[in-house]
Amino acid sequence: MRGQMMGAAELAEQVLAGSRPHIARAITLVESSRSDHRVRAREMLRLLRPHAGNSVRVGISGVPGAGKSTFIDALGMKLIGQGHKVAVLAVDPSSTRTGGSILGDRTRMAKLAASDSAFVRPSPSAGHLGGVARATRESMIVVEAAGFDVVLVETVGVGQSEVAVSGMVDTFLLLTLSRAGDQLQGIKRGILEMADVITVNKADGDHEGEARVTARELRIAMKLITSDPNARRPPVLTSSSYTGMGLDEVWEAILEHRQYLEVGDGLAKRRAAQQLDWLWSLVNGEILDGVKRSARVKSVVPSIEAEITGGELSALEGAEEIVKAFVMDVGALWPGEAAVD
Ligand SMILES: Nc1nc2c(ncn2[C@@H]2O[C@H](COP(=O)(O)OP(=O)(O)OP(=O)(O)O)[C@@H](O)[C@H]2O)c(=O)[nH]1
Ligand SMILES: [Mg+2]
Repeated sequence: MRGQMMGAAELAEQVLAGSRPHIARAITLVESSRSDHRVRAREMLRLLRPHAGNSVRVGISGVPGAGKSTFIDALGMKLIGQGHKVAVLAVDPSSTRTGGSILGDRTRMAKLAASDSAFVRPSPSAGHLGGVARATRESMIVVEAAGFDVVLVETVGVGQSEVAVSGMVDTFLLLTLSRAGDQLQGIKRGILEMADVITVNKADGDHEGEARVTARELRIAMKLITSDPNARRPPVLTSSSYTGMGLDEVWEAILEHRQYLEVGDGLAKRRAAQQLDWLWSLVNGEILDGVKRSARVKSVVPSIEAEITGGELSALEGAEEIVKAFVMDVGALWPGEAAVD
């Protein structure tokens, strides 16, 4: 494709000008793991980064069917009405998403998807969480540089992807339901601990009262979870995307949390700490990837594994052998890198 050959500088320029087809193309580029694409993506991101970082970054989590996409559609349209530009990204490495469910997301976010002030991008379908998280972080830089001042990241409530998303947003919003079977036990404690704002969603019709009761119970539960009496306790609200009830309050709570962060440089500190976590997760990923690609490692692994299961070699000795094989292969795994940087 000719378009694919567009240089990093030209692509960055078009993104900065807010061209939608180029934003889409830039995101496709950062989603690719092909090494020549990575080189171009890095160059483009270097040009975009000085223009990024100015959005309100919100992660939105909740069990499948909690109403995340519908909520994003309703909240997003409200924000657009106030003059914001809203980008929606997603982290869902569990699903090998087909065209069908991407379409599903788009129909759940039908109003946003049709708006010129919004940009909706489904989760990259590519497998492992590390790759999806990287693509989403880099997509965030793209949309911020393109002028979107609110970035909403939807993630499915299964644990690891929440950790990844909380590592890239300023505020983590948890949507929960009032009728979730065994109620509070159904929500993983770790996810509650990550939440900065909680809302009991689908609080409409017959379920509005129930939702308020659940919110009250959750407030008590949060007191127990946050043992430090001086620590900030996440507010627990109720909301409905159908009636619009509570949407303003949830957004206010998100902005309040942001203000809370901005006191004493908290936002800058949070983002800096996220960058450091990210640095080491990239280093880990890159090295592990190298270990898996290494021909020398591949050639020694079967015998090492056999010796360990046979009791002739300890895991410690085996690990040393693998690392040795890997180190000998480093020059072949990253050819010419030393000369470039
Ligand atoms: N009563 C009620 N139903 C809602 C509300 N929001 C969403 N729903 C319904 O709940 C179902 C799931 O909504 P989605 O927005 O797709 O939920 P989701 O959390 O994004 O789901 P996944 O992406 O599959 O995890 C749909 O049938 C919606 O119509 C709400 O505020 N009230
Ligand atoms: Mg959804």
